Amino acid sequence: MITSTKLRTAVGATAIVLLTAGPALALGPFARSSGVLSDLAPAASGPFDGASARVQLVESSGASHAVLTVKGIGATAEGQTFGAHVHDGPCIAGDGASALGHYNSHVHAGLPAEISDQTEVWLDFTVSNGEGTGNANVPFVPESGSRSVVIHALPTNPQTGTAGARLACLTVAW
Ligand SMILES: [Cu+2]
Repeated sequence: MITSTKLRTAVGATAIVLLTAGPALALGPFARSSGVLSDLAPAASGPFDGASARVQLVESSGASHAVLTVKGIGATAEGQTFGAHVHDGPCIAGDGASALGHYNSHVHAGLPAEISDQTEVWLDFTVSNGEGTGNANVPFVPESGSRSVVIHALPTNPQTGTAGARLACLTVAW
């Protein structure tokens, strides 16, 4: 009985620490960003003009879970699927090239690039009621840096990882 009581106390104390310490713990997201999307195709109006997004990456035992939510998408995109990925470089409006290529865990490890949804963070989403959510689970934790999520014009090709023109982006730095 005494041991059991002590255990319960310990668990209770841990719970209090979790509530008060918040972001310092590995259990929370290590990267989070939200805001109005930056336009990477300013020459033409598109469904992501004025749309906003939120991205969150959470680590768990050396793996990562990523979630992208986009809101305020124009009606012309309703029902369409768009490619979206974590890119190596930052998001700079009007300059899609600055986002560089996809963050690829093999490339960062000095290995030959293997392109898949397990070496890169693919967050494709389908638009419904002006919103879309993409999810990814990958067996690595991306290295810190000033990176971005880029939204493309087409769904991601699973063989090549390509997804057409770069339309919009959001910086994610950690
Ligand atoms: Cu991309």
